[in-house]
Parts: sequence; C-alpha cells; structure tokens
Amino acid sequence: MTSTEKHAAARDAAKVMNRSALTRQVVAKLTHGEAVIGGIGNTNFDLWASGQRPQNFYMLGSMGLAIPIALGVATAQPQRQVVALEGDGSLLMQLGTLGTVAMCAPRNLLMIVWDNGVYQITGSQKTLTSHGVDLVAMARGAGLANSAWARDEAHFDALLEGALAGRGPAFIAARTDAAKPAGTTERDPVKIRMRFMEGIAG
Ligand SMILES: Cc1ncc(C[n+]2csc(CCOP(=O)(O)OP(=O)(O)O)c2C)c(N)n1
Repeated sequence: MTSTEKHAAARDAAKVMNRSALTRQVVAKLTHGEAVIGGIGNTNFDLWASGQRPQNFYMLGSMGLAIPIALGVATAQPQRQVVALEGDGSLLMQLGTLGTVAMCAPRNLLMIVWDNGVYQITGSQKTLTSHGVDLVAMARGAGLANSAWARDEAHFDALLEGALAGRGPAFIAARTDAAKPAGTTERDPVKIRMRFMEGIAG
C-alpha cells in the first residue's frame, strides 16, 4: 500500500461522528483557560451551544480564519493552550495556513477540522473532500507530522489529550454527519471581541 493509499484508507475507515457531541467532548477537556477559536459555519454554532466561555472566540463572516487567528493567539500567549475549530470548506479556502503553522511550530496549538464533506450552512454544496481530498494528507504535506484522522470518539479523546498536553502543533480531522448544529451564535461581533479580549487578558 502506498502512503497516499494509507491516508485514504484512514479517512475511509474513520467513523462519521456528530459535531455537536465532539465539540462538547473538546470543551469538557478544558480546565486551564484554554482559548478556543470557532470558525464560521456550524463549527461556530456548536461551540456557542456547548456553553459560552470568555476564552471562546466566534468568527463571523469570513471563512478560513479560525487557524490564522488561533496561531496569532498561540504566538502571543505561548503559556496558553489554543484550539482552532474549523469546517472542511473553510479550511480548504485557507490551506496555506497549514504551512505557516508548520513553519512557526507552536507547541500550544491544536487544530481540529470537522469534515462533513459539504458547505453545510449554505445549503450543503459538496466540498472537495467529497471528491477525494484528504485533509490529513494535506496537513502532513504542509509539514504537520502530528496529524491524524480520529477513528472514533475514544480515539478523538486520546488525540485531544496528547495535543492539549502541549505536544503541538497538532492537527485532528474528524468526519462528521449532516445533523443540524445545536444552537446559533449571537451575532454581536463587538461583544464577542470584547469578551474574548477580557477572557484572555493577563
Ligand atoms: C470568503 C467567503 N466565501 C463564502 C462565504 C459564504 N459561506 C459562509 S459559511 C460557508 C460554508 C462553510 O462551510 P464549512 O466550513 O465546511 O462549514 P459547515 O457549514 O459545513 O459547518 C459559506 C460558503 C463566506 N462567508 N466567506
């Protein structure tokens, strides 16, 4: 089996899970004021619905910015663990960010991508991952060796623990289903920004 085939097999073998449940699994692991940046789309909505924290930032409006924002926070505050949550469509729009993270190599950054294969929030048009693009293979190709598909919820948990223990930069991809998000983010960008700035101050 070639390494390309191995990656494709890992993605195909990964269980299709529920984004809201996995988001709650991430939040349940946070105990040290970790910053969480939720990308646009249902990623954001599920982060909001998982319980608002002052260290959460909810990106509204532009796709692909969860990882760049998280990289900035991780660089400015190397003592704080930072988690970026992003949808597959959004990550595909900002792929260069993977190479930038690999170059900067922040140990305190965890990137999680929810791969549902569609731009769900705008009507479930198919993304390239529905046509064979493997985001873990892309992350590895960008230089992020610590990248993996979550095989199931237990494996996702184990990957989270390793990454939150400071063995970043880490990239976790999870295949997710077509379920609707568990809530809707309040659309008040000024309030979101102010709360986050206060939440990560000092
Ligand atoms: C630059 C840009 N292009 C298009 C849009 C419209 N748009 C908003 S969310 C979205 C889909 C997001 O897809 P994905 O990241 O896969 O998340 P999902 O909706 O599946 O949770 C699109 C196309 C936008 N906001 N910004």
